[in-house]
Amino acid sequence: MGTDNEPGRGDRVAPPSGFVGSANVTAGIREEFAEEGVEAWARAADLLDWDREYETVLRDDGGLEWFADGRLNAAANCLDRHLEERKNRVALRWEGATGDARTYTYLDLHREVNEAAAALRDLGVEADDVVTTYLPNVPELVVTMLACARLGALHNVVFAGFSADELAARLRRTESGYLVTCDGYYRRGNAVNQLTTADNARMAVDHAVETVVVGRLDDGVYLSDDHRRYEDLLDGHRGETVAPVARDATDPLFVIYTSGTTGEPSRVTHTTGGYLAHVAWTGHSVLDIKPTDTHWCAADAAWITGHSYMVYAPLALGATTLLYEGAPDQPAKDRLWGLVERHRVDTFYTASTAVRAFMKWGEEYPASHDLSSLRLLGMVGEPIDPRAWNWYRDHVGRRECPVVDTWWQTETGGVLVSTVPGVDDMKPGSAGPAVPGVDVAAVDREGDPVAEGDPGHLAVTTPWPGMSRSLAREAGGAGDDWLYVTSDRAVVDGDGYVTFLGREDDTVTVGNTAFGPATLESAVIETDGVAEAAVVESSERGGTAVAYVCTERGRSGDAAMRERIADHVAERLGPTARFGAIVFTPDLPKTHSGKIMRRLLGAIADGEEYGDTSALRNPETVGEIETVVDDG
Ligand code: 6R9
Repeated sequence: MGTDNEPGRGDRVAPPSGFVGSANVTAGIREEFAEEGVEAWARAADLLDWDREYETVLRDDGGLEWFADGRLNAAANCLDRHLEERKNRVALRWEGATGDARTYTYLDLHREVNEAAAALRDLGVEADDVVTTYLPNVPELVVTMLACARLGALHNVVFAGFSADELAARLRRTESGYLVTCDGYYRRGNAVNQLTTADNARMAVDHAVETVVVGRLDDGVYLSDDHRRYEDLLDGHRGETVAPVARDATDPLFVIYTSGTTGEPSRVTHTTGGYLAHVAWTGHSVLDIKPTDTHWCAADAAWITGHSYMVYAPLALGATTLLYEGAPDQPAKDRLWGLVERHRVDTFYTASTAVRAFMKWGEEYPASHDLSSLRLLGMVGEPIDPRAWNWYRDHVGRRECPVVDTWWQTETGGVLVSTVPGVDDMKPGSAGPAVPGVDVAAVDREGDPVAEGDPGHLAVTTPWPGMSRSLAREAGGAGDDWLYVTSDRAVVDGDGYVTFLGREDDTVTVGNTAFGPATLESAVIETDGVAEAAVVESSERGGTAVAYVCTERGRSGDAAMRERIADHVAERLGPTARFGAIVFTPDLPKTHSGKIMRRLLGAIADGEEYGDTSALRNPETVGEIETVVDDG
C-alpha cells in the first residue's frame, strides 16, 4: 500500500540486518516458548537473583501465583547484585528542567537508596505500608521508589501536575501515611509551588501524613515543623545500610492508578516476582537493553511506562537509565535529540503521541544532532499511524533501527504485544504479534472470537507474569477458560499481527458506521501537511464527528486544507465518512502519559463543563482550543 520507499499499512519490513546479528533474542524464541509452554517463563525469572528459588513457574492455588514460593527483593535486584561487577558504571543520568545535571553510579545510587530507606524506616515505614510520592522526574523519585522496595513498602507515585484533590483522593484511597514531595519545581520556565498543593491535599484527608520535602527550588520556601527536609533526613543516615527485605514473589511491589483518560482512575497493584521478571524479560527481549547500554525511556515516571521501563527493567538489567525533567520542546524543540547525542543513547522508548509531535515540529530537529548511537526505537501509549511510524524510522532511526510499537496497559505490568526486534518483520501501523508466551485474540462482547480480519475487543487468552494482583486472583481456578478482555478495539490479521483501533469508549459514529478513533485519525493524518489529529463525537453538532487537527510546521490550516482532509477521508473510508467540523489547533490536550484526552475534546465541542484539567501535561492548550472552537 505504501510508495516504493515508504512501506504502508500491512507491508512487511524486515528487521535491519545490522541489528539482527547482535540482538539479545534471536530466531527460534517463538518456537521455544511454544514448545515449553508456561515453563518457558523461567527465562524471565532467571534474569533475577532470588533469595529463595521458586518452586513452580505458575501455580494455581485459587489465584495464580507466578514463581510461587520464590523470595526476592526488587531493590537488591536493581542495585546490590550489580555492585560486584559494575559499581562504578553509571546507573542513573539525570538532566533537569533548567539544565542542571547529575550522575549516579551504581555505588552512588545504592548508597542514597540505603540512606533514604534508613530515613523512611526511622519515620515508621514498614513492609506493606504505602508511601506516596508527588514529585516531577527527579532522581529523588527513583531513590524513594527503590528505598520503598528495599523495605518491602509499596510506592504510590502520583503525577506532579495533579491537583490537591487528585492527590488527596490517592492518599485517602491507599490509606497512605507518608508523602515525599518537593518545595517546588520548574514547569515551562516558571517555578511551581508544589508544597502548598501538597499541604492542601494533606489537610483534606482524615489521617496524618508524615511529609518529606525535597529541596528542588531552594529559594526559601517556608517549611513548617511538620515538614521534614529530605536532605536533613538523609544527612542523619549517611553511610548507613539497610538489609533488603525478602518478599514473596506474589507480595505487592507497588500500587499505581490507571491514567483514567476515559473512566475513573482505578488502583492496580503489582507483584514483586512476576512483575519484575516480566519487565526485565521484555526489557531484554523487546527493548533489547544490554548492560552496556544507555537506555532512555522519555516519559513521566508516574506513568506505568516510567515504572517498568525507566526504573525497574533497565536497572534490573544493569544498564544506565536516563531520566529527564521538563518538556521535550523546552528550551527548544531539539532538546531530546541533544540528550541522545550527549549521552550516546542506545535504546530510545517514548509515547506514540510524542512521535507525532516530533513530526509536527519538523525533521530539522533530529537532523541537527548526531543520533548514530541509537540502535532501537520503541513507542507505547496510543495507536500509531503508518506515516508517523515511517517518520520515526527515517528521521530518528536512519532506517537502521528496528521500531517496536509496544502495546500494554497499567494492568498488564509490561509489554504483551510487540514484534521481537531481531526476529519478527515489522508492519507499519500494527503493533505486531503477542510477545512469545502470550496469546491474544479479537473477541466479541461474550468473549467469542470474531472472524479473522474483523474488529473486536482485544483479549489476552493466556496468563503472563506481569499481570496485576487482581487479574491473577480472578484467573485462579478458571483454567483455560479464563481470558482478559480489554476495552481496546483491534483487528488481528492472518499472521497474528494486531492493529489497534482505539478504546471502545472513544468510538465515533459517522454516517451510521462506528469507527475506532484510530481509523479516522489515521485517515486524517495521511493528508499531506497534517501531523496530529483527534476525532471525537459531538452531540451538539448533530451527533456528528469533530476532527481536531494540528498541521505540520509551515503548513496552515485553511479552507483548502480542510477540503483536502475531507476528500481524503471520504476516499479512504467511504463517502458517508464526513465530519461535522474540522478544527485546526496548535496542540492537543494530553495526559502525563501522552494520551490524547478525547473526552475533554468532546466536552469542548459540545460546550460542556469539563472540570479539573490537572491530569493534563499541557493544560494551557485547553484555552487555545476553546478560542478556536468559539471562533469557528
Ligand atoms: C502502557 C500504557 C493503556 C492503554 C491501552 C491502549 C493504549 C498502549 C498502545 C496502545 C495502541 C499501542 N495503548 N499502548 N494503543 N497501540 N502500542 O499505556 O498503559 O496508561 O494503562 O494505557 O493505552 O488503549 O489500553 P496505560
